[in-house]
Amino acid sequence: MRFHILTLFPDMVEQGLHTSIIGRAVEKGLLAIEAVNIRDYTVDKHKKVDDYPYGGGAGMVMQAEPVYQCYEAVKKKIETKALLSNPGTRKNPRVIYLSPQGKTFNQTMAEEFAQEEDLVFLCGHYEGIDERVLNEVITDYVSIGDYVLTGGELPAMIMIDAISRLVPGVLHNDVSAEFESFQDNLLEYPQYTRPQTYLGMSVPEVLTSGNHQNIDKWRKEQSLAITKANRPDLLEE
Ligand code: 6GU
Repeated sequence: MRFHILTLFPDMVEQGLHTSIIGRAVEKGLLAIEAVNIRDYTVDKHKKVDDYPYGGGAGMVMQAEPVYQCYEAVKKKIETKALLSNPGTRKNPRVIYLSPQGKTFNQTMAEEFAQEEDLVFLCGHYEGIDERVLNEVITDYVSIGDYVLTGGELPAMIMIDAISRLVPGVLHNDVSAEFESFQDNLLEYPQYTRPQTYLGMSVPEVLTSGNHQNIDKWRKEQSLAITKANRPDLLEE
């Protein structure tokens, strides 16, 4: 799977995604993460990427042209790769715009995006991006929750993390992606490791009993109780 991130802050994205599990998956060749600097596609000699909003108001708006040129360059690169690996297939990649106005990201969307060969993320800054280039290139508008951030980079990184761990081979233990939070719309049960007593608190006896039927039953009950207490909305779905 290949991620292409169009951003004014490529270092932020590259640094954040080349560590830990995602970084290892890149080293193994399971994922490719390429941050592309929108500023490299300005035609303006001062490399200006933003301007005042028509109609007035606070802040600056990212101009359409550098974003469009950046997108065209990335699309060409994707097409060249696709023609080499499977000639005859020609489909535009999905292009995700990160914005609080989008649909809220969830596990089902992560599973759907994980089926793609290439994904393009467009990260906005300031007061957003000229609507005309969004109309032209964007296939999916996605938000990560009901709060406002300064830019789309962190949301893109969050989405890439959630999507990547569903790519076969990225997690060591390929069953662990299945038996976890949000499977069956339930939150995860609590986990314990050694020592058996810590700060006077013992590990629940059932977990050291060796009876796997009882352990499964206990975990299921815990999942239900935690979901009921913290996220009753998940049970209603
Ligand atoms: Cl995707 N972008 C920004 N700027 N703020 C957000 C967001 C995205 N999702 C929640 N808040």
